[in-house]
Amino acid sequence: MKLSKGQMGGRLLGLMVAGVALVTGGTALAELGQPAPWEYGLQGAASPVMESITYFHDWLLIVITVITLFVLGLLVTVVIKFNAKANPVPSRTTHNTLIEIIWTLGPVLILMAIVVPSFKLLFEELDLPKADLTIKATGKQWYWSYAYPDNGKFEFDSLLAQDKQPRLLGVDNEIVVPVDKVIRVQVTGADVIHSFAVPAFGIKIDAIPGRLNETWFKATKMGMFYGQCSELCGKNHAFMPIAVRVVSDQDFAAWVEVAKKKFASAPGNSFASAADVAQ
Ligand SMILES: [Cu+2]
Repeated sequence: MKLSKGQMGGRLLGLMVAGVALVTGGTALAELGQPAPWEYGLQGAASPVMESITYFHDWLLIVITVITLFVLGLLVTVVIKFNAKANPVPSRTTHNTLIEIIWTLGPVLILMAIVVPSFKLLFEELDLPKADLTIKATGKQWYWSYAYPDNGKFEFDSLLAQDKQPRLLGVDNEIVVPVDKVIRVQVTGADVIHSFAVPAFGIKIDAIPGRLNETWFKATKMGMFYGQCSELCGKNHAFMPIAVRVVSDQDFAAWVEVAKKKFASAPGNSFASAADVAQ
């Protein structure tokens, strides 16, 4: 099928409109704290660190787009202006001081524009502010255990709940934290290497047996936030979700009172529930 220039333009325009519709539709579908169909970007931010990550990601996208368009422009110029027909007698220039200075300094400046916000973000992630609450997450094959050392030292297991929504993200016992408080998360593994990751909070840290890793988040929004073990820890790797319920201070205090009683005798249960999950 041969298309005229006009038809071609029409088709391209149609494709672009479809693309824009998809992009705006994808954004509209995005749900806070969990993945959504047709989502192509990062999950919505619900912590200062994730906001910085999103900002840095968008900044890099601008930088790489400008560079790519610039290189494309250069290539097109070369192809059109300097092909054998248009330019039969090529220049024999081998050195040009000005251009050499530009193409040395240019990349240095671009790298500086990347490295400064990059280090700022790294420090923000790794420099723990004074914590209001500490939670210890222990990765096990294939579920998580959470301990609340500040609030009566109770501990409980959190297993995938098949009947809960969102599918493969719902758990029986969620982590509960107060909103707008600095939560220190200590992460370790009880058997193999797992990884504790919650995209909306911008945290992802390895759970390594014999080591205590630390990260932090401050949830700026209330609601449910989901994550996953993001380490290849074994056959049920994909079935150990992380669910965090962010609530008000009062609701958190009320939950602590209930949880203290509910999980008073929990620590011994780990292995029984592990056997359930492994089946
Ligand atoms: Cu795991």
